[in-house]
Amino acid sequence: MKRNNLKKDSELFKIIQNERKRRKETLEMIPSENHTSPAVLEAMSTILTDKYAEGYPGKRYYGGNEYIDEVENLAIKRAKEIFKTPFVNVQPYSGSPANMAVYFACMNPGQKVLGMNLKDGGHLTHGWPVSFSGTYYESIFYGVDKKNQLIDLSEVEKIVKKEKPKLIWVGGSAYPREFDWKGFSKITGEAFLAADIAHIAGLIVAGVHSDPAPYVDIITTTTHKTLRGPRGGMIMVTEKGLEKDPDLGRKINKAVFPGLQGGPHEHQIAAKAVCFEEAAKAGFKEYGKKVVENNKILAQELTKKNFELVTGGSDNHLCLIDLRNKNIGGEKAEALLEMAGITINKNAIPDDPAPPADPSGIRIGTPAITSRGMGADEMIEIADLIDWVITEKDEKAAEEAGSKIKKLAEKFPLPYDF
Ligand code: DSN
Repeated sequence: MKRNNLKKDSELFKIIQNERKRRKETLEMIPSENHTSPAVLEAMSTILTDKYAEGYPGKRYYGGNEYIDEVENLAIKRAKEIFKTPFVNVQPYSGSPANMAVYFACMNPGQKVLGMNLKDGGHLTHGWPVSFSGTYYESIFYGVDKKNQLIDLSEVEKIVKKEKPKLIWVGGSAYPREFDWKGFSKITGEAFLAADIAHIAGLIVAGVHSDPAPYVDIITTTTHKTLRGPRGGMIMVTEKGLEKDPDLGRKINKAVFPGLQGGPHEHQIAAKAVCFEEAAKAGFKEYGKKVVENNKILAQELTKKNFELVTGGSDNHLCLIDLRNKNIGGEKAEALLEMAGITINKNAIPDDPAPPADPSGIRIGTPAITSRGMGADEMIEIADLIDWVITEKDEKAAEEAGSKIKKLAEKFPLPYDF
């Protein structure tokens, strides 16, 4: 296929070129973002986007799906291999629709869901009032311990015993430590236990974060964060989940289609299949290890410079930084670092006294810069520049840091710089 057709739409082409330049010259350090491989990008732009395939392989509501079935079956087979689960649905458009399907499959509206408080690092879809999950279901929350900012399982156990939820979520978007899947499995009672591994899926596949599959009933994830695939979602049911309810896989399928979605995006499913194949290779283990190693170095360097890390450090790919001792809010820190070419996001810290629009913290992560090939030396340099910008708090320092970041970034080509 000729690849120059987009150039004819010069208005759009220019915008995309600008975004490409931005990525090339800056560091992507939002922990939920990454740089996909050229093969994933190619799969996303195939003719598979044209096809309607409502239903599942072998049972579609549209004709002409012989090869589409092969694509989806391949994605399912590869996903089962890397996540070691007996049931997989690869159709969810993204993480929130995947989580929505879990509610739809396991609960009736009005029943109770227990999730980690969004303010303590949980996710909107784990019961937060403004999301469907807190609107149609009765949501209750566990948080982190006020002193050490870690999940306290004895507190969770008390809530479970008192409230008897139907579904419990473990997982989040700003928790810098490992989740104790086994500990949760001991206190779940009758509830379905669901692991939302969106942030850490790639680390689990790489063997650098513990695997929830032996302990939980259901696993959901996005495919685009540490897993480094296309933007998308998926749902797994474990052996344990099928023992609890042998019909759970069928219920999940029914919840995804026809419950919540129409035609699956088969170009996206093909790109997921590419991502699963890439994640099964030895190089992916090295990448996962390096993501965590890089983040540990970054955490250590920032701590040396008197940055206060929530929980005192990190075991995974992200650091949550409490900026109150630096006398700068999350919003200003995000803006100055962006000016310096370091893209991060403002983020609430546990028990944050500041409003969500200008919280007391920032969230930083290493997946994308690790995919670019950066290592220990670069982490030290990046920590120095973050410190400089946050200490100086002015645009001049941010711009000077920006020229250093540009030089650093250009030494590490993007995977899709071809
Ligand atoms: N938006 C994602 C993140 O940035 O963590 C969570 O869904």
